[in-house]
Formats: sequence, structure tokens, C-alpha cells
Amino acid sequence: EGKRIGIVGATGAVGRELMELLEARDFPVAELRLLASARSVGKELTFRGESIAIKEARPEEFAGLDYLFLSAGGDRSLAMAPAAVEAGAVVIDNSSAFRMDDEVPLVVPEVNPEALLNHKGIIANPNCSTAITLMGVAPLHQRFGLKRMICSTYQAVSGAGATGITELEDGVRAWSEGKDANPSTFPHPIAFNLIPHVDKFLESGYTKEEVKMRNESRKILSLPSLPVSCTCVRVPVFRAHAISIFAEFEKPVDVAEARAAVAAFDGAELVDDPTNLEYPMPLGYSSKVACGVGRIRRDEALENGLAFWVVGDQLWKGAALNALQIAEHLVR
Ligand code: A2P
Ligand code: 11C
Repeated sequence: EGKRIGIVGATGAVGRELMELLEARDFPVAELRLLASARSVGKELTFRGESIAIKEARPEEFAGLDYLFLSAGGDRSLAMAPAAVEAGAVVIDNSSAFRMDDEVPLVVPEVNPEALLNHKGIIANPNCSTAITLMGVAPLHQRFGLKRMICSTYQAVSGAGATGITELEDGVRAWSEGKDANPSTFPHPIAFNLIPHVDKFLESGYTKEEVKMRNESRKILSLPSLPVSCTCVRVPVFRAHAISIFAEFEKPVDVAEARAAVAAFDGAELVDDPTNLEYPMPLGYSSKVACGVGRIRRDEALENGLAFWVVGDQLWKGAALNALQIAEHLVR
């Protein structure tokens, strides 16, 4: 039976990928309402060959919806989710607004699908770096029991939305023409650079993005006191995040068993053949459903430790795909 679907943020980087995935994955859509800011009224987008007019996201538009995907930033989620639940829709929220709310499940379907059973109308989609990181961490946690995690992210510009993508394109063009970059989305030029700063700085010296990695990993893995330390870095890559992870486990680790656990995990792909120069990279993991895991080796600084590398599409597993997989689970 077809579902009535709404997308708030349909014109954004994540919203457009969500439309593509709804079509490509044959989600049973009976009606699609595309919602954005008043600026987009008058524009149209195409879904299954049909043109759909964009409307302003207002509570009246939520009536009769089965599922509403929110992808227009945390403030819009806070303002709109209660009205959508009131109207009877299940809200799948891509922002950080509700993720740490005890009443709201925070779900990566391959990792903690059981959390979906207890939703009260709002389900949170994790931060992109966290979701992708956990696609490598979860199979190893299931096998060896995670005790501690230290990581550095290499985050694509798509994480900052459509303007992040154009800012990298503009920066590359400016460089090739011998001109100065003119950053506005990022705090510094992003082309040919690395910026160790994603989201706002906190008193502790960590950024909000780094704290999301800690808090969201704890919630999704049901490990409320897991020690996590993270440095998040913006890199000049278009749409796939990569994460270097050092993890300590309860049980003695074995690299062959770790590789087998990753290879058997739904949604993860083992790409780990250094002698043939095979390891996952952002170019190979853009517009790809699976996340790649490789460089698995014994960590020499931790007890029962493994070092490894995970790559996944920020706009897909980090956002639109994970959100859609949540809806697919609920429909099943
Ligand atoms: P619009 O295109 O009308 O500004 P991105 O993450 O790529 O930056 O996209 C942000 C998305 O959030 C866009 O679809 C944008 O719509 C939408 N958006 C921004 N502000 C609002 C708002 N006040 N109400 C609804 N949607 C909004
Ligand atoms: C980035 N991870 O790459 C961010 C974007 O909490 O959903 C997503 C922020 C969030 O900039």
C-alpha cells in the first residue's frame, strides 16, 4: 500500500538525494509533498517523471502524511516536528534537535533496529560521521565488545549542505584562475586545505561535531559510558566521509576474525587488501549504499586494540539513505 510522504528541505543537498533514493529503491510512494522555505515556492522538482511544485513548509501541509522527513536544520525540526506528529505523521528527523532525547530513538537500522519499536512519533537520524563510523565499529563491537574509541574524521563538504559543495567548486575554480578563495560556508578556504573545525567550539576545546560522535555512539551502541575522543576535520572531498579509528575491546582481538565480522555485516563491505593497493576511498564510496571498511590491523598502542578505516557516502548512509532505511523498516 502506498504511503504519503513529505520532505521538508526538498531543495537541499539531502532532500534531493532522498527523492532520488525513494525512486531508485522503489519505496511505495502514493503521494510526495515537497516542502522548503518560501524562497522555493514557484520552483518544481521531478519525481518518477512527474513535476511536483514545491510548497512552503507549513503545518497545514502535514495533514494526512504517513511519513515526514525533516532535513532543513535543527531549528526547523524543533518548530515543525510536534505539529507533524500531531497531524499523525511519523517524523524522521535528520537534524541534531531530538537525537539525545530519551523519548526519541536514534537509529542506524543495521546496528540498533530494535530501538524503532518504541518510537513515539519522532525518530532521529544520526550525525553523518557517527552513522558511517558505526558501520565499521558495530560488527567489531558485536564480536569483541567495544571498550574505548579514538578517531579522526575526514569530512566531505556535502556535510555543510548545498553551499558547502559549491564552495569547494568555487575554490578550485578560483585557484585555477589564480584568484583568492572567498569562503562563507566554511571558516577558511577549503580547496587544497584541511580545516580541523566542524561545527561550533565548546568550552572543553572539542567541537559540537566531536561531542556528537561521543554521545550518539553511546546511545546507538547502548554503551552509556563509552570513552570516545575525536577530532573532526573538513577535507576537500565532495560527498563521502572517511574516519580513522583506534578502538580497544573487552576480548582479545584477532585480525582475521575482525575482517570476517565486517564482511558479514549488512551494509558494510570489507575492502582490505593492502598488497593489491585495495582500501576504501571517498571517490569509490560516493553514491554508494554500502560503507567500506579496510586497513584493519592490530593497534600497537592499545590493549586488545584494532586500528581501521571506514568510508561512506555522507549524503546517503550519513543522511538520506539511513533516513529512508528507517522508513523501510517501519513499512516492513
Ligand atoms: P530553500 O531551498 O527554500 O532555502 P542544505 O542543507 O543543502 O543547505 O538545504 C537546506 C534545506 O532547508 C533547503 O531545502 C532549504 O530550502 C530548507 N530550508 C531552509 N530554511 C527553511 C525554512 N525556514 N522552512 C523550510 N525549509 C527551509
Ligand atoms: C557536517 N556532520 O559534516 C555535519 C553535518 O548533526 O546532522 C550534519 C550535522 C548533523 O558538517
